[in-house]
Amino acid sequence: MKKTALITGIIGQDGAYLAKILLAKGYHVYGLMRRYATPQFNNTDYLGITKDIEFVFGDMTDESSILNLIKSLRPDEVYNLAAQSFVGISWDLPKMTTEVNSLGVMYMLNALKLFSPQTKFYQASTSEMFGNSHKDGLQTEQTPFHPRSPYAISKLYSHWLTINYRESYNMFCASGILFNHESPIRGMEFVTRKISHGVAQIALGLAQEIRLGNLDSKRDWGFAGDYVEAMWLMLQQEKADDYLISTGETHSIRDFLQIAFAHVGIQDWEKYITIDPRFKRPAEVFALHGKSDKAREKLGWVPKVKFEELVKMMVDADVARLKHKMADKKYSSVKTPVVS
Ligand code: NAP
Ligand code: G4F
Repeated sequence: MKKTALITGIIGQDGAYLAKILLAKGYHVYGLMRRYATPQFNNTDYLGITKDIEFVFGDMTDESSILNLIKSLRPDEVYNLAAQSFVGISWDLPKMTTEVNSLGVMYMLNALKLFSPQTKFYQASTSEMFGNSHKDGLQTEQTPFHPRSPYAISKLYSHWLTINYRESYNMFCASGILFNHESPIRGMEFVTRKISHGVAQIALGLAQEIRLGNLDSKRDWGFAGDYVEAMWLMLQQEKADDYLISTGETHSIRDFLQIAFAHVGIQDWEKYITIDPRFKRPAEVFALHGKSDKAREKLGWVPKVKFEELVKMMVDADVARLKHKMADKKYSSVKTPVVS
């Protein structure tokens, strides 16, 4: 019998990469998505897997939809990736962010407790929960949390609730504290994709500038394709636990810009950047740098894609996509959204 997995957030970045590896491992994959008048499957199409997923409709904010899905599917594994995942907009949408990221997880855990307590559950926790907290510049599973945005606060609730269900009901509830991970299908509003897309536009003569906020932030950026493997490994262990997932390298946004521009032959990148205060945040997380020794030792997980390779991969993918659209005469420039 095929193992079954339900992935929430299936049409997001991680949902698509995770579905790809689970399908390759022989799973039957259910993908929870919201109802749209015009559904878009760009990410699963990009990875060539749309036809292999069984899509199911639901919404993390609608408890009855979660209860009914769990009652009818009773999957072997649930990967809860659905979220309002953009930190910048969480100051403008704090209620919605909390409803999806906190209450949605409570609905899911409760549904599992009632109808499928044997299901193994993965919660997508985040390095944002640390805020600016660190020891000697590094974050580990022991670093105290100090969330700095409505997003991070909403995720801290669901992180602790996941632990609480494990401790209260002896359910298999694991949580991955993942540091930033990117890919060619990263959402356009995140800084890495904004840069790779902007650089591709500039290289092809379609734009003259990229408008950004704080260039001095540092992130421990990895490749999403590597990180979803860690999610799966967490659910294959005998006991549920929490694991920090990172590359162990940290870079500034300036480093990302320099490599991305150099890759298309531009050295004097500063002249293409406009600092726009609208993209600065009310409270910033200045530097994230994770120590993932526990995951490396217990899960045998190691990230494969290095930072420079990741930047080049993203720029190449955006250049290729834009060239394709231009050849098809379907190009229309994407205006920078006015959110931080
Ligand atoms: P993403 O691309 O933004 O995907 C999030 C998904 O959640 C989207 O498919 C979205 O669908 C879905 N979603 C939002 N609200 C929903 C609702 N009410 N009901 C059902 N689905 C809903 O995010 P990602 O980068 O793949 O991240 C996956 C998860 O990992 C998120 O929980 C994120 O917070 C967490 N995380 C990400 C990173 C990272 O660096 N990528 C690091 C740490 C943790 P719609 O298209 O319908 O909005
Ligand atoms: O790319 P970002 O928006 O990612 P952020 O805030 O680190 O959050 C991402 O990673 C988290 C894990 O640590 C996830 F939980 C979360 O869901 C998401 O995937 O911003 C990165 C940095 C920030 O310091 C931001 O202030 O880039 C800075 N930045 C500077 N200019 C910008 C911009 N960020 C965005 N999005 N847009 C800018 O123009």
